[in-house]
Amino acid sequence: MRLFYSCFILIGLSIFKLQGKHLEDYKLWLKYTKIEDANVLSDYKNITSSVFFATGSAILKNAKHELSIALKSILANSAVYTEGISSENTLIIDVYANLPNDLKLKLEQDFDNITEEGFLIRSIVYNNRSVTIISAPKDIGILYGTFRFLLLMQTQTNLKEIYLTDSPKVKLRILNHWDNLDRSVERGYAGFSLWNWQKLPGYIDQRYIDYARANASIGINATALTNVNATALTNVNANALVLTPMYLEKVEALATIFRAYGIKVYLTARFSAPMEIGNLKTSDPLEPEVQTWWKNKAIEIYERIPDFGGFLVKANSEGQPGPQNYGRNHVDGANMLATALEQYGGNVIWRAFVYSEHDDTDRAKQAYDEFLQYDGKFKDNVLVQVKNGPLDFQPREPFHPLFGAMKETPLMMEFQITQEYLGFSSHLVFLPKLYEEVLDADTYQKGEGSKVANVIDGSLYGNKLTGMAGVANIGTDLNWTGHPFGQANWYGFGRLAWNPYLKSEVIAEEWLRATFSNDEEFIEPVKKMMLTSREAVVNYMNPLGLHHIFDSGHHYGPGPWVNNLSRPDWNPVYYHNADTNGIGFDRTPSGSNANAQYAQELRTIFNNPNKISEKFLLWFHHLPWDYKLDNGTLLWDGLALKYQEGVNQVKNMISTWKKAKPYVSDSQYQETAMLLSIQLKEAMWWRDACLLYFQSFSKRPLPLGVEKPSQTLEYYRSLEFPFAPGIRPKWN
Ligand code: GCW
Repeated sequence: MRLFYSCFILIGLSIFKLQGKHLEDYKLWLKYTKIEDANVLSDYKNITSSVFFATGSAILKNAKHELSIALKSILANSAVYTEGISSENTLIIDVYANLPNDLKLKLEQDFDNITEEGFLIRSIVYNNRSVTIISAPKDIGILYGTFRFLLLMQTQTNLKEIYLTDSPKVKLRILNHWDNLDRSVERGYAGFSLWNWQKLPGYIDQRYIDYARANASIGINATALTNVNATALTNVNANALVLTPMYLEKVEALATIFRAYGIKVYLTARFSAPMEIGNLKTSDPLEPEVQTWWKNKAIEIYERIPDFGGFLVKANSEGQPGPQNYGRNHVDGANMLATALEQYGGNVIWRAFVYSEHDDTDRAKQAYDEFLQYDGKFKDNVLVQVKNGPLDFQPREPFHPLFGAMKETPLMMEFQITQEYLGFSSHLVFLPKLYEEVLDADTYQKGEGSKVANVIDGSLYGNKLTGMAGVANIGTDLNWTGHPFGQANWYGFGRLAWNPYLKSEVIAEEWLRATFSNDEEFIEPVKKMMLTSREAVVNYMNPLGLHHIFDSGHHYGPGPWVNNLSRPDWNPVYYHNADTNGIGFDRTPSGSNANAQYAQELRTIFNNPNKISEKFLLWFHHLPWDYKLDNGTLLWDGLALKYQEGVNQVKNMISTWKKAKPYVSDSQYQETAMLLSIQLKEAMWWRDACLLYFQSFSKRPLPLGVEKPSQTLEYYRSLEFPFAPGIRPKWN
């Protein structure tokens, strides 16, 4: 009996221990690990020995709370907080307007370049002693400045002579949740939706607060709570429901929490809502009764949520209702909603992800063809949200041709953080590398140096509204993102939305230090692993510009053979066009001529297979199997070698991670190690399945250095993918 009980206790204890360790993952990059280095510790203790932290608003309260919990943990607390500013203070945190005049004078010039949400962190001599100041024009800047100060500590930056001003370069930094009201998440691979509609508004899950903290720490200032798809399969998933009073009360509860972290709530507006929940006969945007319905809806929302951000809309895309159902266009639809919101300062985010069922031209051309004509016609509070590439979140795509081309419309970037086409939450892929590549691309639309980042931050055409959206990878999993390294993608998105010019390498390093360890022996190799991970996935899934060769429905494993879906442009065969002559999509004038949508300078490069970067080769060209690549290898051989290279890169990631073992906890080590072996197995699956299939056209042997497939093509074709969350059945 005693043995029985002790076993029980032992099991209980080990579960507790295990959970305790996994709880580390829950803390994200806000771990606030105690600093062991004696010198750094003593420096930081000196800086924080006597703190004045202004009080007042809910935002300031949260900022002060964050500092105090963090310092307790990082420095094993030694900070003393004073009620007012005193000559003892070593750290003073307050908005600029409230600082004593002599201090203001010293800092005045720093504020020349700090915008509304920006901040200053500066060490100066004041009252004959060294004092660190965190100040800002507004409370929100104090919150951001506090989080940055804590990041600097977590990354063990020397703060003795810190002099840093920073302001976000992009105004709207928003997460898009594709969360359904039944808590399933479209393309979400980290559990269920965070929003517990059934228990709201009465029950406030600690998760909501931690979600807001994490977002505020990287400067995210808005969130769209619900899925852009309002697929009314079951009533509960009709997004219009979220606009009914019962749900608005729940949204209000979330908005109240988020407001205290500077985060505004947006909702998806189902275009047919006036009919579905308003009992109108039509949702025609030019009908006065429809316009009035939306105006009243706006009044109702703003009474509850005075800082409501606005509506995010997917209209006339993949079966969603929209203005075209009534013979109207995108401008009519967006402007009608914008009129309802404008007096409250709300925005309409109108998505440009459209490709018509009735249009059989190259799908990659359709959004441009449809939207360019509306340039300059949207109201001032409309932003058009464009995916990073012309197709759909592929491992690699050229930038969307609308960037730079729509000169009089604020275009928002839409990145996907959830890894729909990038191995879900099983594969380690550091996405800031992808984001950086897109932001850094030159559109040439206003001459050389017209980068996508210049469009997004508004500097190219002087847009007042600017924005970047990230389709969230967050769910109820204990570690939030399914894969522990998925957290880096959430983190990196936020950092790039704040500053689209940040280098992915800097982001990787910050995240690693805050999340795992500051040990250089750990940082350098693991950072390298993260930075190569994106190229690895491109190589083992879609090398040399191949795209959309995923199996249908799940978008996970390979399915280059699929050719039976109702729309041609849902089928992989449509995209790779492999036959005995060659492979690739011809987007030059001899083909779809999608190239014509880019600036002349780029057209010349893209149209010429010898000039184009090989990473986009088969995106733009259909080429013979014996086409000679830059290094003299034949296309078939080069393609096969790329697939092999991807597999080899994952093998290297595994050896790197083995060496990282001493620097992370056992459970952290195990989690990533298991996921990396899945990734390797699946990288091989991709390589073998694609090469066997393409070989049936090329009729050429695998070149030296490419491992032999372990199964037959028939085997790969017959694989039934197990159900996973986030998958929408019967989808392309
Ligand atoms: O990539 C496709 C996805 C859909 C998604 C759509 C979109 C929300 O497969 O699941 O729907 O894009 O972005 O609207």
